[in-house]
Amino acid sequence: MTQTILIGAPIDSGQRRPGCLMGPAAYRVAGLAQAIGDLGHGVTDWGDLSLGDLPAAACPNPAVDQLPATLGWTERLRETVEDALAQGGMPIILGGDHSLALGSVAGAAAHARRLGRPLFLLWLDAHSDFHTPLTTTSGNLHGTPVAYIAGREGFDAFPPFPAPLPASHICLYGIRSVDPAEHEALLRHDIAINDMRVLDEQGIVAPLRAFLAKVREAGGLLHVSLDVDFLDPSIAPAVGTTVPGGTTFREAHLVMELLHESGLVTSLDLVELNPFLDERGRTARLMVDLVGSLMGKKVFDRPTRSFT
Ligand code: HAR
Ligand code: MN
Ligand code: MN
Ligand code: MN
Repeated sequence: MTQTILIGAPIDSGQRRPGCLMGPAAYRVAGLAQAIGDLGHGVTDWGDLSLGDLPAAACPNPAVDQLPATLGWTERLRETVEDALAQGGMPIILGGDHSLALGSVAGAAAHARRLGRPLFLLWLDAHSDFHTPLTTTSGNLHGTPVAYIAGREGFDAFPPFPAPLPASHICLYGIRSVDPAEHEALLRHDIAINDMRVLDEQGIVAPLRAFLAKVREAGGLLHVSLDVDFLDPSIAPAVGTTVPGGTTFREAHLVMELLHESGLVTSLDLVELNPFLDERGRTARLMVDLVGSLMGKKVFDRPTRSFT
């Protein structure tokens, strides 16, 4: 039994299309708490976080949008996620756009550092989100968290990331949209890049098992960041940045089932859901079902196999 803690993060300052701030409400309407509770886990809902006074902030790149709000949210998420983990809970952050991961992963990293254990990151996304505030051309800061987490330069306005993750602790999964500046930077880092080409060729299981084996051997904590656009737009239309060629319904569930089987996941982001773009709640419901699989829902209860 896991004690889950739901943390509403109604954030849409990391990009320019309004609507992501309705995400936490949509997850609650779609029955997230009940789906987790029905599997025998504890669920506490901490409600929606809010922003205090915005910090003053400046960035040499004039394209950067809504830096003060993003900084404010980063701070809020970092302290709240660290708190939830320190209480022994498994935080599930209901976004909100992906800029929330600047704070949620910082909170997980601060907690891991306090435990003296390494943190690993599984990034389930169509995008690599490896821009820095200096390289982004869109100025949308939801495209930057992985760079912050990996300790890249260019985040002077932000608090230093607590114990940046070595490249070998980061696994990008489902990638199919990478900007030139991100591409160039990724070539200089040894991050596992499981783009859709790799998953087409090797299947969805082998690369994930290899990463999970690494986490297990290192005795690591594992943060999973699930972007709606990891899924193919035909099954998950409620996202502002759809990219064709995403994971299928069964592939996504299988990823979640393997994660459950591993027993390694210690915190989770649900990001980029824009309920205003949804079709009768189907994307929100799919995301809730995926969390169900991650928390142990199965069709048939086979004795647990070892995951290696
Ligand atoms: N790389 C593009 C940019 O920086 C698109 C980033 C889109 N990011 C998300 N999250 N939707 O993955 O603008
Ligand atoms: Mn906005
Ligand atoms: Mn993303
Ligand atoms: Mn994305």
